[in-house]
Amino acid sequence: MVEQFVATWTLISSENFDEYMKAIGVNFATRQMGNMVKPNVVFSVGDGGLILMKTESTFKSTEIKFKLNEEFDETTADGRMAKTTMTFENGKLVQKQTWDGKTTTLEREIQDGKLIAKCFMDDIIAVRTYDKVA
Ligand code: ACD
Repeated sequence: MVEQFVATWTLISSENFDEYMKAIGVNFATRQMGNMVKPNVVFSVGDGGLILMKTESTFKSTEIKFKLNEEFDETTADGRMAKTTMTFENGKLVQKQTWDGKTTTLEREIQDGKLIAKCFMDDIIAVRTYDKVA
């Protein structure tokens, strides 16, 4: 269930994120920020099953509101204007973004009380681990 994500999470480790950002076309200056920031991710669920995901950092914060399986417009932290669909499959919250004829997928799941975010682009995978904030 999506409810298991409802919490505030903070980044504790990140592997291969620079390669992932390169693969999706993020410029050098923005990658520097992306590599440095330790964002908090906050999930909440509102009326009618609308899910809110905020990504908060000292440089930039973003917020998306969505219903599962319904495409919406997303402007990403690095400035892509994507068509995004969120689904929930096998315990994973899957975010599929398409822009400029490209597609990337972000999969999030809870493992041992941590939120694991895997970012896929072509053959590149980044893995980012978040701890629950008490
Ligand atoms: C996660 C990974 C999801 C982030 C995926 C793509 C964003 C790409 C680049 C962000 C780079 C710079 C923006 C700077 C700060 C914004 C906050 C950081 C967001 C990762 O959920 O961990």
